[in-house]
Amino acid sequence: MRRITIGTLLVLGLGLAAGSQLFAQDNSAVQEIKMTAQRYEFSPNEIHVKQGQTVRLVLTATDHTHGIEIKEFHVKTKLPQGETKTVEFVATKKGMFEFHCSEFCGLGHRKMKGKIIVE
Ligand SMILES: [Cu+2]
Repeated sequence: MRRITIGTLLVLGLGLAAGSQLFAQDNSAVQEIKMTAQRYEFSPNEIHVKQGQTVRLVLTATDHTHGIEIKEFHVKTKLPQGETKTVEFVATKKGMFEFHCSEFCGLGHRKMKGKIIVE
């Protein structure tokens, strides 16, 4: 009886350990999103991430120099045409946050924006 109990506890313990490890891995995993910037849009222009997650945006401006600014997460990077730039931030707050082009790129510049939805 005692052996069964210990065995059961061990199995339970291992199960819990495996479960919490999976959970930890999920939480700490970097979510990488490839994006392009061109007059006058980001693609994709809507990003969904989980709260607490590290988000890595891999951005390429294809037609002109652009930039990306996400005020909420203190991101601001120039995106020279043809270069791939990486920005990383932790999505600390839930909600919908705007990002936009931070380098003047022409008449539609002010419309060049998108949303990050942190769930
Ligand atoms: Cu632009």
